[in-house]
Amino acid sequence: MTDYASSSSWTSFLKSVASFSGDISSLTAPPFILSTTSLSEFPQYWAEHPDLFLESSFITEENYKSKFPEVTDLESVDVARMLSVTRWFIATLKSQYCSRNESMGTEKKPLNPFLGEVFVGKWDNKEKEEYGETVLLSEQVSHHPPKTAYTIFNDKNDVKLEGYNQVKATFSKTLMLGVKQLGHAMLHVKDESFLVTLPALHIEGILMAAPFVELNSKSMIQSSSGLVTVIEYSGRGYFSGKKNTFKAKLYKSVEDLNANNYPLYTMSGQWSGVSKIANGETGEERGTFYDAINHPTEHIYVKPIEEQNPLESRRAWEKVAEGITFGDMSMIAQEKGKIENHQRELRKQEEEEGTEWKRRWFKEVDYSTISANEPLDKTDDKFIQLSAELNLSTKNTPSGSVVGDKDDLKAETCSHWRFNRQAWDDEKEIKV
Ligand code: HCR
Repeated sequence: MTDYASSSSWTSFLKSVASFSGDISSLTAPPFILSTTSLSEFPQYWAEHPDLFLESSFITEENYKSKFPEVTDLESVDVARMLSVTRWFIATLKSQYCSRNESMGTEKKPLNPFLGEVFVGKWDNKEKEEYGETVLLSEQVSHHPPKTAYTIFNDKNDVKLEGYNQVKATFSKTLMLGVKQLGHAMLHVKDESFLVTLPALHIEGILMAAPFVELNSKSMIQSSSGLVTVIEYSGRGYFSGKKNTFKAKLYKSVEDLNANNYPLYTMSGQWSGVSKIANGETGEERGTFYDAINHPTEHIYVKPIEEQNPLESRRAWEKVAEGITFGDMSMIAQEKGKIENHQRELRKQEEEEGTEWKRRWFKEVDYSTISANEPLDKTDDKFIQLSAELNLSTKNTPSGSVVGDKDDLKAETCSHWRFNRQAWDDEKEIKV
């Protein structure tokens, strides 16, 4: 139990949860639980291991066996690439779901980005010439409900990730916050595409003022090669008595998955620690799959605040962040108020002019108007094909919803945010 748990500010925060509307950003929390980081920064967690993000692009017919030396029964280059993408995904989880606990002691409430807020940065990868530059662009494309669209691309190696963050949250009677992520992420590596579904999670420890994330449910990674990985998560105790555990199974095809056939490989252990890989049929171990402890993160390079555009996250929230650091509630309220008032003025002006805030680098694609037989560009087309393989809903449902389930039947729209490369190439004001 932390000292904060018995503070009057925490008690009144807990009381306010009783009237929770579903919008986490509307909760007023005491400064000690506020983060100085905006949600627009979260997409950086996808590439804090640039080596693993890019690894699958270096796997070829000639070298694939040497990439997983202990996996002596590796049958094809496609399987090697899928193992590599699965390893990258597992490696992202520690940053996504534990990094605030590690750097700040507990999970914190992030700043809620304003419409048009952007976060940009890059990994120079200067020490590894073959990596080239990996660029992150993230943009707040909706304020109500909050949605952050992002892309991370590496032109040199033809790797691109795109997706958007949106969550649905509910408090249980025991003050556990359940969070479902909407949407999905798409990874494109040269000519191969991977659809990634995002896990549901819950925040525990709220009563004690010491929140932390646990993952539940599962993620799927469907490759355009036909291979599929299913990753199941569990919290403390379920699989092995340890926290942050997972069990992943890589199948040759969705048919094998549905028929409950043996997977090619199983990977299991702690995503925040060590995991092992084993032959899916015999269970024979094939060595370490991923070791999060001995694979430190590489942080993104972000320009100094003085060089940033006013729409860039760290510059826009600088004063609010200062207030949070000093624990100064009135400074926080005053500086946040300035941002909110400016946003209100902008919306009023747009209403008067009959215009809408222009999204900078992302466009909303309505998939209900696109048929699977009618390819658009390489990326749009792949989303429908890969969803169909897994019978996944293409609507705005919690990630991983299946066609015909209650969330799919309830959802009305099919709109997802995609990167508009031309808009970035034409960008004149914001640089990475
Ligand atoms: C739920 C959460 C905001 C959303 C965060 C997401 C889902 C955002 C997209 C990332 O790719 C993955 C991700 C990771 C975070 O773990 C998750 C956050 C954890 C806590 C935060 C809540 C809004 C914080 C609430 C804190 C209160 C109740 C004290």
